[in-house]
Amino acid sequence: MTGIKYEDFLDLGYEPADSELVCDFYIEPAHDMNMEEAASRVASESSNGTWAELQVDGSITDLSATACDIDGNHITVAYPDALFEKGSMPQILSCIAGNIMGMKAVDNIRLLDCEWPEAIATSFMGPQFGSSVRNEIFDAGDRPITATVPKPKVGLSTDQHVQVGYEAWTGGLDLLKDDENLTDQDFNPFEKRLYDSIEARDKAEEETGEKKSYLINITADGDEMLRRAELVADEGCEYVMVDVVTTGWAAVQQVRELCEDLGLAIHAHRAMHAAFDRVEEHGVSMRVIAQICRLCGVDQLHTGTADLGKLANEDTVGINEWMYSDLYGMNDVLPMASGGLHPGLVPELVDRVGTNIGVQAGGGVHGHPDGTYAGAKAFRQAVDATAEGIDIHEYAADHPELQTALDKWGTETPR
Ligand code: CAP
Ligand code: MG
Repeated sequence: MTGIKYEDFLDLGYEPADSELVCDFYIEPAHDMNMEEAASRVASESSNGTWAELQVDGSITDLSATACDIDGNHITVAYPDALFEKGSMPQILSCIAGNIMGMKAVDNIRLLDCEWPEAIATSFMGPQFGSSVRNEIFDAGDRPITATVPKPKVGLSTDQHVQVGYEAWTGGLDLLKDDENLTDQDFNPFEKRLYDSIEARDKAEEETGEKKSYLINITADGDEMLRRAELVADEGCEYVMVDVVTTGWAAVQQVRELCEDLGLAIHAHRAMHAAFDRVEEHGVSMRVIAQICRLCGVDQLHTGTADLGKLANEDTVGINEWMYSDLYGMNDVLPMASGGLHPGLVPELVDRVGTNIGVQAGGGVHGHPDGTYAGAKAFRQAVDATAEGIDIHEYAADHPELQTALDKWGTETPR
């Protein structure tokens, strides 16, 4: 038997093995702790230690994590892959973002970044399409795909919702998107919304000659999401939308498995992410949430507007770069820029994050002085001009809907 105690989880000379999951944390030790003591406690509590010294047989320590680097308030912890259930995001997060988030040994702790070893990363399905949706579902060339959300975000009747969608699609937008809190309410029931929206979508495709699609929000309990996804596929729609944080990662993985059979792309809304990632000193970074989403297999994910929009964002550019990066051949994820966008912000947005993105505007389309159809035209005009390298003010000279939007909002960032 051997005794294991906190100090056994610290080895600053240790070099992580390629097979290990390596996590970077920011920590603020409790007042009576130094960094070494706090780091060893983080490694212990997130793997297989506890506060009391334990007498265990030797092999147990093979599952112990090692705090192997301390740099200021940053620590690196290496986790043996045998600690984890391959393919189970809940179990992995119960280790690396579980009890340690509340332990008294640290006043604050934030999981900043993970380096995923091949055996763990490839045990997940990853995205079915990723950014190829831009040209596999749409024929967007090298412009961003465009989306809008009917506003007010909830309360429209199904008929009103569908009419807004028809005007947005015929005004030139690629995607109609449900808002994050629109699911199956009495004023706009899921199934009627699905059937009527797809009917309007088909009409809009005929009229415009352009491919159109619908991000219908299937968010619900796991079984109901699977049922709704089947209905969506039966209607010939290409996507489902899921509020991935509020539904939970296990449910997202279940939906992803079914979407493989149904050939459906997954649009991930991240509502509630800011409960973890907004306070810079504590929680789980959006970078890690994006990594979780890619492994679980979403195709599109909201990652912010590089601080151009109405919501606090962190490192949109860096997160997007990671989502495009090679991960053992796994498909990438298309970033969706959304939140307070309008036509006047499109050039600066593209300047910051490029065109391999989706762009969404709700208020920035339906708040247009001439209504949704004109607002959709204006948003698409701003995207087309920017993708063609034309100044939008010049482009607006013979695109009145864009001119009206620029007259109303200029290039201001709403709050
Ligand atoms: C945007 C939005 C999206 C946010 C989510 C909203 O509407 O529909 O949910 O973009 O934030 O409800 O605010 P507007 P993020 O276009 O009218 O702002 O994309 O940062 O996850
Ligand atoms: Mg919304």
